[in-house]
Amino acid sequence: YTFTMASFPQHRSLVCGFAFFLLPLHSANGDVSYSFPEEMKRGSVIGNIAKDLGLEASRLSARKARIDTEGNRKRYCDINLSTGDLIVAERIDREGLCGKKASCVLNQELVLENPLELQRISLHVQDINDNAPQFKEEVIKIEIAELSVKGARFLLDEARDADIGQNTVQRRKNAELVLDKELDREQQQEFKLLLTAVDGGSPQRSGTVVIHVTVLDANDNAPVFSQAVYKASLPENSPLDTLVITVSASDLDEGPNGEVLYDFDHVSDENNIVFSLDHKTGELRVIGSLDYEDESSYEMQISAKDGLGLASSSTLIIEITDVNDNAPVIYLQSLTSPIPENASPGTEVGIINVQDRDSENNRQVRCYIQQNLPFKLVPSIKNYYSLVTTGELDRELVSDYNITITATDEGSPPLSSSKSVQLSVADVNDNPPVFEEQSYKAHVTENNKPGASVCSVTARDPDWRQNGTVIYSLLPGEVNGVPVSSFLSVNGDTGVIHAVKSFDYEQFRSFKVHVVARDNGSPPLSSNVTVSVFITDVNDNSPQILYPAPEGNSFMTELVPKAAHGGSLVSKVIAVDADSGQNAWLSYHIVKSTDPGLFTIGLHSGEIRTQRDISESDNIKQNLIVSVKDNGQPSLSATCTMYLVISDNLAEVPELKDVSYDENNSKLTSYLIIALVSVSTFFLTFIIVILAVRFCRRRKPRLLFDGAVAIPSAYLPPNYAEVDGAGTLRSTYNYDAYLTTGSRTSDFKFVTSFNDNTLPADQTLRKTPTDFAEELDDSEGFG
Ligand SMILES: *[C@@H]1O[C@H](CO)[C@@H](O)[C@H](O)[C@H]1NC(C)=O
Ligand SMILES: *[C@@H]1O[C@H](CO)[C@@H](O)[C@H](O)[C@H]1NC(C)=O
Ligand SMILES: *[C@@H]1O[C@H](CO)[C@@H](O)[C@H](O)[C@H]1NC(C)=O
Ligand SMILES: CC(=O)N[C@H]1CO[C@H](CO)[C@@H](O)[C@@H]1O
Repeated sequence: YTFTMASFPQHRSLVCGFAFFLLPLHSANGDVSYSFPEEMKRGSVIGNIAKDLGLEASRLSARKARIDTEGNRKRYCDINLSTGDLIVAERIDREGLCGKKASCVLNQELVLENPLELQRISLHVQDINDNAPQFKEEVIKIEIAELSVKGARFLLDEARDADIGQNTVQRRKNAELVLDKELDREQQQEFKLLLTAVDGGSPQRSGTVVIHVTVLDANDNAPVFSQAVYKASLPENSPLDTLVITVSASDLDEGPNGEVLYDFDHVSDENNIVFSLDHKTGELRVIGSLDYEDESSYEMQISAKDGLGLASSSTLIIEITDVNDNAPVIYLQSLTSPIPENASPGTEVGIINVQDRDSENNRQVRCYIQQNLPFKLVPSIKNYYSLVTTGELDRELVSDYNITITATDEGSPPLSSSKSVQLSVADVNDNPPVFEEQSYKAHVTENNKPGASVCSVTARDPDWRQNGTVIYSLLPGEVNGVPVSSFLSVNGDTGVIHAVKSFDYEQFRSFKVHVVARDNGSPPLSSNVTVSVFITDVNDNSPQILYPAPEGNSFMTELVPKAAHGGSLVSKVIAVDADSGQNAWLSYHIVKSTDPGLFTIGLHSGEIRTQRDISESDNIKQNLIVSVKDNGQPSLSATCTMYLVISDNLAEVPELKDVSYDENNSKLTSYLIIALVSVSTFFLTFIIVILAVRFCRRRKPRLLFDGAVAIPSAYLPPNYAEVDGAGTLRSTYNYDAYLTTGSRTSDFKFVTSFNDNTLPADQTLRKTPTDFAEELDDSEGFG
């Protein structure tokens, strides 16, 4: 029958049951037989053979009883001659004598002499349980494949027991190991069982053996990943060969069955291979460039396969973390350039968009422009900014702006970028032309050539192109009733002013015109400036002698009293010069005289005085040739002849005729002289009266001319006051002469009509322009 193993904890003993057979003691007929267990001690009494044979024990010796064996067999028993007991003589090992025979009989013979008698003795040796069951080997090694089915049997070596019958191993001798439950090598790869064999003897004996069961591997396990999902995170731009993660799958199988190879499940796009998976170690490494902005996470299926192709898979999720590797990018979405300079503050001139491909803080961008510009960035929706003006623009100050927009993200370290925006300011005609000077003065020498340039005016207009193009023109006006355009013309482009005609100082000395500078803008802006033209005198007029009258026109004779003392005023040459200043500053010289020592002439006064007392011996008729010169360069001169008669009255001049005859005179001239002298005398008297009145009124005379002759201003005619005050210029010759003559007590007056240009004797004609300006300011009314 079968014994089964239920469950086998290691070293659990296997117990086998035995039954023990007892052999019945029997005796053969005629012979004496004994049955006894084996292995009795020597000397042990088997039985009393004497008694059993009916012999007298005392006679045994005498009869020489002895035990013999058949043949050469061993003698196992002996007889005690004194007692007649059959005793054990030799060890009796049933197993050694009979082996597995069921009955073990030793035949012995009892030999008696006197008479010879032979008695057969059968010794039935009974088995005792002196042998334990025994296995052939100490360890039974069994290999069982783990995939063996339940109920599989495995024969075990039998246990042997030398004993027989009940004393040997009972029941079935061959034990079988039956697989009661499937084996799993991976759970337990070997078992040690203790098999015990027991015999049926009493006491029982047993033998044991160790059954060493080795479970043989089968590829019954797929590799198993340690995680269902692997997650790793990795900064972008990680260098090549960076270890990302190591996956591992374990396969419980052994050998090739347990060798795991890793791989990606799907072949990825070759262009996009970023990771490599080491087939053996499961190390995932970077082999491509990682860009968060391109791909922020990777998800891959990976598999693990063992040698025989069992596989399992897992998911690998790799999150790429952002690194601030993208600088903000500034896009100029629109720009209004040029922008008119009159754009009001707050005008939007451009729109800027800033983008940063990074994420989170790395994409938070601050945007600004440089200081000190009349612009600012106003954040608008999202990443948009408006560039607006913050103040007035002035193209004439700054015509182009170079605006640098800088964007900085908040990464660490922050990245920034900048962009330059060129913004130009368009012109608006907001500046009128401005003359370089407040007013212009031109000095023109009279008798200029028509068309000669007089001066030039310049006006600047900082505006652009036509808005800054200046065109000059004369403002219509009149000078003494004549349109200014007939005096001057202005070059519209250059501002050079030309004389249209030749000027005559003696006609007018200055005038003003207004020049307009106008730009070409629309509408145009303009400004005007005053140009004062001063005509400077040229010595183009020779002195004109008023008295004595030019020769030929009349014949005049001065009377010189006979009693005249030295220094007496006898006459005066009166001359004028239409020029002014030095050109009109006259000097008088006697170039020829009848008696050179008798008369002198005042250098500047023209007064003719006696140099010594008149004596009787002096010639009655004295002729003086006087030259009048002005002080111009070159100087012009005129001459006249003064006829003097030393006499107390005309009647006493018998040779008056002669005098005149001398000089080609006539009777008519004599009369004229007489008439003139009479008039002169009368006039002198009149002056004296006037003087007397004046002195009575105790008015101090104002000196108009500090030369030789001073004239009280009260004597000036009304038109002088006009010149002095209102300043109206007369268009006629601007001079007058007032004179007295013929009396030594009279004062001679000689002035020019100009209260100004008549110079003190010790001064030169040089005048500064400001002096002229003052004069002009005084004398308005030029139109
Ligand atoms: C504008 O400014 C930037 C930075 O200051 C400079 O590089 C660039 O040359 C400038 N451009 C002009 C036209 O001035
Ligand atoms: C001149 O100014 C006007 C506005 O006053 C403007 O429209 C025009 O474009 C300007 N011309 C130039 C050449 O800048
Ligand atoms: C000349 O300029 C003055 C102020 O500069 C101005 O008042 C006047 O109207 C201008 N005249 C003309 C004709 O433009
Ligand atoms: C030879 C031998 O064993 N003799 C024995 C016989 O029996 C008597 C009595 O039991 C013994 O005394 C002897 O020694």
